[in-house]
Amino acid sequence: MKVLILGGDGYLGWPTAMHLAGKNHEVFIMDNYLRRNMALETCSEALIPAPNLHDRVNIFHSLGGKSMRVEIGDCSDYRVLEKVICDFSPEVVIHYAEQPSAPYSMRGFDEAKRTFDNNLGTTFSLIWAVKEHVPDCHIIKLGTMGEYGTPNIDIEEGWLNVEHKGRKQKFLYPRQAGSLYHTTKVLDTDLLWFYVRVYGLRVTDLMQGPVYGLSTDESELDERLLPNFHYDDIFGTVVNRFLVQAVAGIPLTVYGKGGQTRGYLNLRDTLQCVELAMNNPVEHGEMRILNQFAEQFSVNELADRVQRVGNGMGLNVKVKSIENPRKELEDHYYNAAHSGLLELGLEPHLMTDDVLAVMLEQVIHHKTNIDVQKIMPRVKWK
Ligand code: USQ
Repeated sequence: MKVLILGGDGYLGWPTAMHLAGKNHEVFIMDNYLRRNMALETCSEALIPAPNLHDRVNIFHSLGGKSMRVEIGDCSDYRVLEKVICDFSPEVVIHYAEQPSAPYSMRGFDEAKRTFDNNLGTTFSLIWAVKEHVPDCHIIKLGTMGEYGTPNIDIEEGWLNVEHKGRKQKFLYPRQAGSLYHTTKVLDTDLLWFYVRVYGLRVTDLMQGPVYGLSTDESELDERLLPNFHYDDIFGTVVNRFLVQAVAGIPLTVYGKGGQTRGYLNLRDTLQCVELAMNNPVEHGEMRILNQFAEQFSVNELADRVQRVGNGMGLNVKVKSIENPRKELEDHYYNAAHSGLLELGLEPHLMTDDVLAVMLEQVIHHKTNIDVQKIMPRVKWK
């Protein structure tokens, strides 16, 4: 298939690009280095420096990988995106091109505005470019489990059947996000659903939980192909942060009571899920929503696991609750459905002790790159 990956330089985008090229798809990557620039501006550089996108593609190609086309451009700029869509005529667009950090979006007005403009602008431009030029194209959009928030009832897979005064209607499951970043994803969903209803677009919205992991099969070919692994308070997700803290000898930073529960996913499974969505497209006028995670944990459970496995490897891992910089429930009900991707064939990589040990070994290998100044939270919600 002809696959356009928006945000193809990112933590998820780059491994996806290699994976799909490795499956002989024709891959076109578009990215404007937004996340690299924001990381530089906030002193949040990744653990392992990554070559630029052109160099990454050339390295992958030189190691026997299929070549990919690259466009360094702003996906939220309609004319720029439209040109790429017209030139390439994708059959699938995978939309990762969003500012992905909740703390960044809560840092101040400029960061909030940048998040809002980029995320909504890219989704809006994509919808229009597809509608006008490639209406048969399947849009696969990375949403987030955080759109649902932490309601006191079971979380369904995108939709809720409501019975009201004797009548029934299926609605989007209520969304109440906990950061401006997550709220832009809620707005994305609403935009897509509007254009699916009115213009018959084909959309899959993947509601992904926090992802962890340092490598995938293709990135293990050469260290220069590794994904951008962040461990700072702004771009690092909690598991990745805990791995680095364990290696650096810093007590694992549990925010508040640590009862915050989320659905987690190995980076390798993101690639599987996206490929499954691609190989099982939806019809015109259908918006399929799939909850994309493998298993649920509380922050305390994660900290315990990392501590146990780390100590088994001779690290002296401590856990410490610190003041929660976020406004979120720290002790709550959480039970989210996630059968859709399993039914499509997902074989999840679970967070076993062995998986944690391998990741800790990988971090130990890069231990000298760890900058301990990047660990403690710098952004507060209030
Ligand atoms: N947390 C800690 N200690 C830390 C870091 C985080 O206790 O050192 C807690 C947070 O307070 C939160 C939970 O761990 O309750 C998850 O935090 P996170 O930073 O791993 O995840 P989040 O900010 O929600 O965002 C990440 C990605 C985002 C994606 C989202 C999926 O950055 O792009 O959409 O995970 S989800 O969380 O399901 O919304």
